[in-house]
Amino acid sequence: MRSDRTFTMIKPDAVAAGHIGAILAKINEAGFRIAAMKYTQISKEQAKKFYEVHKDRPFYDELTDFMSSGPIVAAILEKEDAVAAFRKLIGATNPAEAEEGTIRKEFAESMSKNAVHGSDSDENACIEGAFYFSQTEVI
Ligand code: YYY
Ligand code: MG
Repeated sequence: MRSDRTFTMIKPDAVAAGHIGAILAKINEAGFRIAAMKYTQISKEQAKKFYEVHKDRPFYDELTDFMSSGPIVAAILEKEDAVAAFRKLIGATNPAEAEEGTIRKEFAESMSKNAVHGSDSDENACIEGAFYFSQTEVI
């Protein structure tokens, strides 16, 4: 399992607020290489599949409604120790607890509309990347 890749989405709140460019700039400045990228919108069913690990959590329905509510940017990012490095760059799930300088601190509206996704393990990065990209789309 390679450890130099992670998967991200710029979520519908940040896309609608016009933050795609600023968030990508922060990702570039932090030294990530973009291996794949796509502007797309997923259905409620696809969102339910993507977030299936959270299916028994109270926020599952709200989360999957939100994630299918508008366009997102999905991307595979490369950097040494990518998963941990990217989780540090995005900050805590709840933006009120996110450190200064993190993407969520700067751009997230709330716990549920928190601007970006970042994979939480190498295994999930691989699964989540494959959810959006075929092998030939990863450069
Ligand atoms: O990995 P991360 O996105 O930081 O948090 P998760 O615990 O995996 O939850 C996924 C997603 O669900 C989170 O980004 C916002 C939403 N969520 C929520 O709306 N309310 C919660 N109490 C926890 C998570
Ligand atoms: Mg998570």
